[in-house]
Amino acid sequence: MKAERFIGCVLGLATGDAMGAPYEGGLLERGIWRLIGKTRDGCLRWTDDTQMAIDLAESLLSDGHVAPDRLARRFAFSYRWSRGYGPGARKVLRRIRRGEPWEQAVHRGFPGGSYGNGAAMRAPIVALFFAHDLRQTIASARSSARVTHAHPLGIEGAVMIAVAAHSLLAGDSIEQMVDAVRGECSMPEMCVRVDRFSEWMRGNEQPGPQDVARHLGNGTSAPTSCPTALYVAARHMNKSFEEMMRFVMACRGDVDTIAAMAGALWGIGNGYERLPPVRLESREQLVSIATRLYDEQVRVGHAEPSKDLSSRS
Ligand code: RVK
Ligand code: MG
Ligand code: MG
Repeated sequence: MKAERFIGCVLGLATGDAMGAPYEGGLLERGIWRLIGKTRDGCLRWTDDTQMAIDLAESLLSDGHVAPDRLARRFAFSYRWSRGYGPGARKVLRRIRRGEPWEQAVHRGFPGGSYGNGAAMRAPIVALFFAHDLRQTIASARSSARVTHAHPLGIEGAVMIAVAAHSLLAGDSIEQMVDAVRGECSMPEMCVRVDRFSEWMRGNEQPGPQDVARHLGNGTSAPTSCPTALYVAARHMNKSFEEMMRFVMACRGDVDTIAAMAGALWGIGNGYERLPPVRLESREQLVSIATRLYDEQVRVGHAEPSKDLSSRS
């Protein structure tokens, strides 16, 4: 277990999110992001993906486990329209902020609950916090998803991304990672896509971005983005982050979130030093969060204390 991988995961998620954000959505969203996509001092701003990852990390670090009421309130009070939240999440979080219990509010975004990728995009954090325990990673991915995503597909997306992150943190090969994820898939919409890209990998096929988007998806729903992110990360694990970003951009669609999920996984596999040298909003805060998540692994005896990395980042 290495601290570099924890920092790589958190910075990889935020870098994918911030680099992908200008390419997400239609003309209106892109136009708005042109205006608000940089901080006053010229850093790339990240979106709801990174905000929710920060909220989840702070919540786990202060409570020691998923405390749904407090987690829901933290998500709700961090909500800002300018972070580009999904429409379902916006409704749910506004209601929670007004005092509605999350158990009730979570059904207000969509009937049957959301199957958006909003729970999956923050799930790598769960794997960092529970790196010592796969069962706890899975259970906590579920319980952290449920406060905003009641639909089983939204929850399964979070489990898949958390399990992939857990597996890579444990030093598994790409093939072992894919097997671990497949073992936790139960929804046909997920299974069929994981099987599809597993076949590509076994047959050494390298479909272009348009075919990847057509067969796996490039949408904001969990089934049309989580398998895509897993495949993109697996395919680019031994390549540069920049090449992976170009591929995600060429897939189009929900670029920030597919890049955030793939970026987190790439960062676990490669650490943070080969991430592109972009100026990123609140970089020090992100490094501090990653370092504190690592320190938790030291505390539970699963990792060795490391030198102060924040000064080197
Ligand atoms: C804008 C029908 C459903 C559905 C259901 C679809 C940010 C909708 C981030 C919805 C991510 C979308 C993304 C996202 C995170 C979900 N019936 N359609 N039951 N459940 N959908 O709104 O936090 O970008 O098209 O709950 O999961 O960058 O708009 O939000 O890309 O999935 O939003 O689901 O999304 P939401 P989220
Ligand atoms: Mg976003
Ligand atoms: Mg997105």
